[in-house]
Amino acid sequence: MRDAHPNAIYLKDYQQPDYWIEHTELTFELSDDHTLVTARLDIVRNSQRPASGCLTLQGQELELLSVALDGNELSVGEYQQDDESLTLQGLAERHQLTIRNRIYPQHNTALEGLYQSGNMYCTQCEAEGFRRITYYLDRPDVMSVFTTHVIADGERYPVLLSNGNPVAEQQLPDGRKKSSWHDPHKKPAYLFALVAGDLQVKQDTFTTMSGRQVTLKIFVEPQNIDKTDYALDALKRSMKWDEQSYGREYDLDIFMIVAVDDFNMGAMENKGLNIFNSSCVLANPATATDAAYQRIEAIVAHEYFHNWSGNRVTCRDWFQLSLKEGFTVFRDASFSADMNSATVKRIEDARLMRTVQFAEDAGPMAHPVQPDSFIEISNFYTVTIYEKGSEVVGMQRKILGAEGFRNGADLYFDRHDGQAVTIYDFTKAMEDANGVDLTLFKRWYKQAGTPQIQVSSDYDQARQQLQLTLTQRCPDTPGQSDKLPMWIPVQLGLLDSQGQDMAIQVEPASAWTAASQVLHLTEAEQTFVFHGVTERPVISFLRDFSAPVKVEFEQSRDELLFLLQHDSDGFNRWDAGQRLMLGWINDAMAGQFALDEAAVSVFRALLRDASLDPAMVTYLLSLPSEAYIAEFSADIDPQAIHQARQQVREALAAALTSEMAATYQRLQSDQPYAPQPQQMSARALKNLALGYWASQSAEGLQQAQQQFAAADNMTDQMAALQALIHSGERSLAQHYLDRFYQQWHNDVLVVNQWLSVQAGSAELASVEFVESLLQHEAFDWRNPNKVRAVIGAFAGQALCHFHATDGQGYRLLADAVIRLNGSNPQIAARLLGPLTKWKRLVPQYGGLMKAELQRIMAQPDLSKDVYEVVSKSLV
Ligand code: 0A1
Ligand code: ZN
Repeated sequence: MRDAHPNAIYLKDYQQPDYWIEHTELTFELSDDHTLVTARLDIVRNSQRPASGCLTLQGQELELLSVALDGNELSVGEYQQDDESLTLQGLAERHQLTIRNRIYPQHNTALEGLYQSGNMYCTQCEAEGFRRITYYLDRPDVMSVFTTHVIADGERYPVLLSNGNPVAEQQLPDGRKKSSWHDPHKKPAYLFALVAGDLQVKQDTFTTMSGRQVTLKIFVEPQNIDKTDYALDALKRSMKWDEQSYGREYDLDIFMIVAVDDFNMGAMENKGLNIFNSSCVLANPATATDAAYQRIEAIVAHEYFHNWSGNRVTCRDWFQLSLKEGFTVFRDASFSADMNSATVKRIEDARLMRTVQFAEDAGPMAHPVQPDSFIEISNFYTVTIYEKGSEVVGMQRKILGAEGFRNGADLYFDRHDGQAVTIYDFTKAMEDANGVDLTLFKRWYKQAGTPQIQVSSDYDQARQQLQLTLTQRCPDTPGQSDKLPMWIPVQLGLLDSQGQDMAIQVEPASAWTAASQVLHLTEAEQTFVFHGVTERPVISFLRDFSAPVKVEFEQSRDELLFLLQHDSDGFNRWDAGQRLMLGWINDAMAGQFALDEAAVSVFRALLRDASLDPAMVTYLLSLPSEAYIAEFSADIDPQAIHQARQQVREALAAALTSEMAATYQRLQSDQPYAPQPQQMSARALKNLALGYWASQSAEGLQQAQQQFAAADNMTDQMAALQALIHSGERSLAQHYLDRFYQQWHNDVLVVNQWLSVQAGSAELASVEFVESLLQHEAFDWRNPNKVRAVIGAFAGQALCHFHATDGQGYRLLADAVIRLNGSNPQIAARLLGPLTKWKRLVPQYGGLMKAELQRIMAQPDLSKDVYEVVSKSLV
């Protein structure tokens, strides 16, 4: 709990610590009512710092039992202790410090430090959870070699794990079991992990490129052992991919993954012992959707890739969080693009950026990829640090080219192996490996906000010249105004009247990279002249979403339709379609929407075009989400957006019903289910078609019911259920929801999906209905997945109910935040996101949202997490 006003921490105040910890030996004795921790720390003075002789260790909610220096127990007066630290003075060059303390994992509801999930013990130490285990220099620049002993009842906790390699296992005379682990790689405390439980294991091996055998193990609770195959396969593919794409090999004898049900985030890259939210690792065809499989593949890869981008080379301080997260997201995105469709992956990433990240940039929590300050670091595990951070890495690759980027990455890993470094060490490696100056580019790390590019073009037929004038500006964000121009790589193409790409010659030639077809915009305004342009081209701007920016470019609906049909860049084909549909939705909001036949026939042709990747067609035919539409609106009116989108969806569905039915029939398959890219792609389109079809005809509705009953996999069953919900046939939907629950009530992960489709649905999720879900036997406030499935889905997806005009949706969310503030502050603060955007909504809604924020602010004992988000939102 906080002081009156918790203080911010600033990047500019960074200093190295006065002592290092060379070796850390930990002993855990787990018992039912408490855990005893003994920490033996070999500390040595940091020669770079003045000799203060003073060491302050962080610690929270610890019961200190004893402190000994070089084997001599200190008396209470020989150290200072408060709620958050333990200080020793008058220290010499080297000491061995032994600390004993008690902790209470069974009462740990915050899920930071050591806690219980079901019948097992596990840890979560990033970012600052280790200090809830023992007193320590809990900061990422203190890297230590860890040895860990775990002692517990051998019957109930036969599996005892920690980082590194297993070194000894012993049966103690008192019936307890002791397992010892040693991790030879220096690491910061945030990468420490411990697991104890009665777990089953699925095992395999991987031979690295240098021929070493690595044992791979996935540990799960017994009922989940049939859900481990896919993650294990994804892990092997990730290991291979990192060798091939980055030349990086795994470095221990064993790599372990453990699945736990209670987890605040997706997963954690603890050295050699990744701990996963069970929803991000467990899958079998009957219970997991294709989307879940793809998420698992991406997250397994992400955590594995951290072994180099994060663990071997780590962050100097938490302001550098994007050093590991942005780069690792970039790596997992490239991996997913290679495993599946690169275009589809790019579309998905751009959708996330344009909805969630652009919204964050435009809200009160906007921060640069390298923030200058924070109150609670847990609040900075954001789409800006992760996804925008990844985009910033991706732009460097666009600028340097594939080979130059790889050389930069090699230099970065080799130069900084075993170190804790900064974002600028990364860009410096890119500069040094390529002989380029990225000074200007680095503004992407320091300036928050989404740059906006304005495009105007002028074609001169007589001179066969096209002039393109680009201006950029970046809106003010909290604490930052008057921003400087950024270096924006604009990938671009010019289409001739046949839809073919024209050859490009640009002036100034220095602003053009031919190989990657990139124009370099570096000033506030620049004009580029294209020569030899024999006819008026259709401009395909910002191909492949080459920079995370907003574009204002007037193109006619005919031009958009043309791009939708012909652009060689798949991303821009999709984007043209989205812009077209956004135009329709805006027409509908203005009360003047009519679907034009020309557009309908283009969409019809896309549906029929069997040469296209069905997943791509699925995206081409999906309307922008309400959140996406909101991001392109000046004053957000959520009810108007909802109605306009519904009207357009209805019109499109009506116009395409028979094609949708035909597409559905064409994609029916009797192949046995496999979570394999081609099949997934076909199922995506088949199920999109079912959704449209079932919304229009009794026959389609019939088909949805049949698919629900006959499905041998969750993708088809869930899609059928969703089609039934979206059809608006409420009692029919309820009937199938009940059947679904009966069928799956014993499977926690499936029940969570069941909660989430209901809480996120425009058709069902009135405030009253969501309140009834909160009372359901399947709901549990202590489990973050369930809170996300109900409250998160409601506030993030059922926007027409969350924004109920009487403010009851906001009240429901605020009540949840207040309730969770004490038990799980991280989750409480994360849920707040939707309320923080209040200034962007029309006042009718914004005022009610603000009032709920004020109500939260007035609560006693706000956690740092919630205090930071609410106080910044009310400024
Ligand atoms: N480093 C992890 C994310 C993570 C962060 C914090 C956590 O607990 C508060 C847990 C996980 C990743 O990027 O996957
Ligand atoms: Zn990560």
